[in-house]
Amino acid sequence: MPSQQELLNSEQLSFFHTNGWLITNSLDEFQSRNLQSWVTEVSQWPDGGSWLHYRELTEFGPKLCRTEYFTTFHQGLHDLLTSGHMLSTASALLGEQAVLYKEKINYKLAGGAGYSPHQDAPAYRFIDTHISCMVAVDDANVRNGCLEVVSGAHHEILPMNSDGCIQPEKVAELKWDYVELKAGQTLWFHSKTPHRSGDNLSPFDRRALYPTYNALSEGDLRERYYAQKITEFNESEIDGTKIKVSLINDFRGKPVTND
Ligand SMILES: O=C(O)CCC(=O)C(=O)O
Repeated sequence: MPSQQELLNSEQLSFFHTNGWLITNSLDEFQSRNLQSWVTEVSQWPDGGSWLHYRELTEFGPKLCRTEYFTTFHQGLHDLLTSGHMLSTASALLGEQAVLYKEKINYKLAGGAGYSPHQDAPAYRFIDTHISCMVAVDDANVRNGCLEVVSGAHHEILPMNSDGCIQPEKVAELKWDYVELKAGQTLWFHSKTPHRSGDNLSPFDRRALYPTYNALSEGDLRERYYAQKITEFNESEIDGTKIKVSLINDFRGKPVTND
């Protein structure tokens, strides 16, 4: 395994610290194909397990929009996200040993909804600094709802609306850049990096894997994060117009109703 120093050069580290994001080529073609089949496997797991599936209503009917808490039940994804290249890159960006804080797959299947402008930090409990990344399972482009980021705005929490998303006046002041990725590429970003994404307007799925890491010196908090999330979900009021997948209301997907 390459050391943290070999993994990212000083230009890459400096780019990340200046801009709050960085693209790496984390998976080769073989690993990328493995990832596609693992994500398909997880998407086929039934409801009712300890993993968390979420569904949205699209114009093509109900569709899976997110699964989280799956590394406990999938060896390949567990190893990919908790060792080797991914963990070393997260450690290099944090400047110390990283540990997995949480993990999700956002499926954004054809017709799936996008995410309002937000920073992740307000949704992440216990500590302030996390590094996340989007590993492109499928190619991500403007038409299928790739991420858009703001550079150099990861040093403070921006003014928020009642959904925990960035206030519209602030959103209009920021410069948003699309980040298109090929399958197997990874966009690393700080938990205060403003980001958003469009709906998937293409006929193809845009699946992405999002692990989040924190410094191990702050604790191994994954089980606590999910226990807290489930508690907060159970205590939150049901809003029939939105589907809640996060501790902020950033997802624009419509809920699936039973009638
Ligand atoms: O997958 C996307 O399109 C955006 C996801 C996102 O911003 C999030 O899950 O916080």
